Amino acid sequence: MAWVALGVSQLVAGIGRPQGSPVAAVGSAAIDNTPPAVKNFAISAFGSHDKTALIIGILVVLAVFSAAIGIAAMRNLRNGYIGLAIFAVIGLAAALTRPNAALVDVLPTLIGALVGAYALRLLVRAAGGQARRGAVPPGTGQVAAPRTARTRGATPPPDFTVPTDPALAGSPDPAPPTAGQAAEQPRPVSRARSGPPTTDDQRPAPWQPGRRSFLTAGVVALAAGGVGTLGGRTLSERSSVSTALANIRFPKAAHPVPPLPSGVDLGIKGLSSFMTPNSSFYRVDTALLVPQVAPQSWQLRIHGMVEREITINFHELLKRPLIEDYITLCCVSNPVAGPYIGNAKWLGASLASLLREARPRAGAEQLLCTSVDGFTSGTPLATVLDGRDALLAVAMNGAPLPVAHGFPARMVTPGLYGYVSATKWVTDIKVTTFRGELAYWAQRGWSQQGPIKTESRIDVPGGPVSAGRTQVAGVAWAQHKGIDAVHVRVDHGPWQQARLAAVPGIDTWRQWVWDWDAARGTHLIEARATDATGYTQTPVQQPPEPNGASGYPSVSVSVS
Ligand SMILES: Nc1nc2c(c(=O)[nH]1)N[C@H]1C(S)=C(S)[C@@H](COP(=O)(O)O)O[C@H]1N2
Ligand SMILES: [Mo]
Repeated sequence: MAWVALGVSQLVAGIGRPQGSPVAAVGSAAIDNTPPAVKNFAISAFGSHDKTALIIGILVVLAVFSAAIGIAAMRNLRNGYIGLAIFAVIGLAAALTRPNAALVDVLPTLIGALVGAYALRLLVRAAGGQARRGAVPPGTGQVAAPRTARTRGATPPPDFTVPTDPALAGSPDPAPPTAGQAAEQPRPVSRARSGPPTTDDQRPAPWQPGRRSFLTAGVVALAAGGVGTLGGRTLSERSSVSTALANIRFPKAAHPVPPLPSGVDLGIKGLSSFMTPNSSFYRVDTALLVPQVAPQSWQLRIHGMVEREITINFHELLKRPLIEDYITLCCVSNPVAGPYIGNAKWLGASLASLLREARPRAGAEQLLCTSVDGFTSGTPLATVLDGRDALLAVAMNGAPLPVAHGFPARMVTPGLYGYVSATKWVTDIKVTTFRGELAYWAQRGWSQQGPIKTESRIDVPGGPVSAGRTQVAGVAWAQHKGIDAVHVRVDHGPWQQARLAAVPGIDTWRQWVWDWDAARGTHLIEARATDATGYTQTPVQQPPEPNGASGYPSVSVSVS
């Protein structure tokens, strides 16, 4: 029943607006309202799969609750309807409170719930529950028929092994209720009543047709739910956006970057490549459903503490002089030596020049940048205006921005963690003060200022090595400052200077390598980077919250 309801609502959502899907809406609401500690745990435990884990979690909870609804419905169909209504209200509340909610977002849940109610009725009937035909005296209103579950229970089939709960039979993941829930729930009626074969042989076995039609109805429900879910998903993914992506042509950059100098890649096996391909670029965002924004409908509004409000569309954005730059993006949630960092060649319009046209007023400090899905970042205005390549980016590594990375336009600001500077699907920039507004993560306890900390990572060796000469290599970063040196030490011995690879500028990470004469045994290798301001990364270990992890990266290597 729940499966049918879900399937139908996913289908309706797929036809119209995917964000109206109750699963997506509940999921998105869950993401926004999850305590930061839990969210950080999810990011570190599941990494990029955190959203899959969330969806599975929602479906499991749904399965357990729908099992309960099914049991309730077997006793009294009205209880089943009430349970379903509670579901629908949760789905509706979530769908309508999303930042980009529209009234049509109620449709998937409403239609899903109505069809679910119908399916529930059919299944309960077929299973021989309260509304079962035959158990109800003709002429009696089915819903009003009292205590028919008991009537039905009088003749249990000796081999009645079909799940007594229709919802359980038809739910996507028939997870057993937890011990606590099982204890609270009344035992399924038919099971409670089943026992040794009864002596009541006179009666025609009423369970036979009931069982068969229950099974049939169950299978039909399962199929309908499945088709709905799959169909809905396919429809959601089909979009004008993919066509737009395929057809987009960018003008030549007014400020192209020179080709990469030779030697940015040291060519060491296991070392992160200098350029990160789009396909393996880390992705971090709060969007359960990747926003699908057609370029024709995209626009960016700049307002707030400005002399002149500006609204610009995609065509106008592309007509501005485009800048190309290599910039290494990094997430504040990246633990020491973590994977949430990547380097790409970006193409975009200068955010600073656009802001200057808007003429920020005296006292303006913060750009509250909002994405179409309501996420916000708070970027320091002074940083954007200080001459670095803060971009409204439209392309990544020579291709249009992948949808997951912000198509059609996102911000990229060298030197600042993504959560304060890299809003994807950006559509609104409000010029304000830091006191005046808290952006998404600042509301959740993270720092308003997010300069990237000077850090390094050891990529190689990634496992045991043989004694003798071996390479220790990695990357180091201090965006918009530049890396001047990397040192390595073994077993807390003296620091040894590593050799640095070439870089095209100061906004990217930098590869490094150190030749080690490895002796047998197990050794601790640590690294530390020094940036061009003369600052050497701190050994003080800090977690990512509230403004970025710190500490030396280390690996333990066994040498044989
Ligand atoms: N709309 C939107 N933009 C966002 C985020 C988000 O949750 N929603 N997350 C930010 C964070 S925390 C980071 S680290 C970068 C990651 O960009 P990427 O996914 O392209 O690597 O996007 C930023 N932009
Ligand atoms: Mo991030």
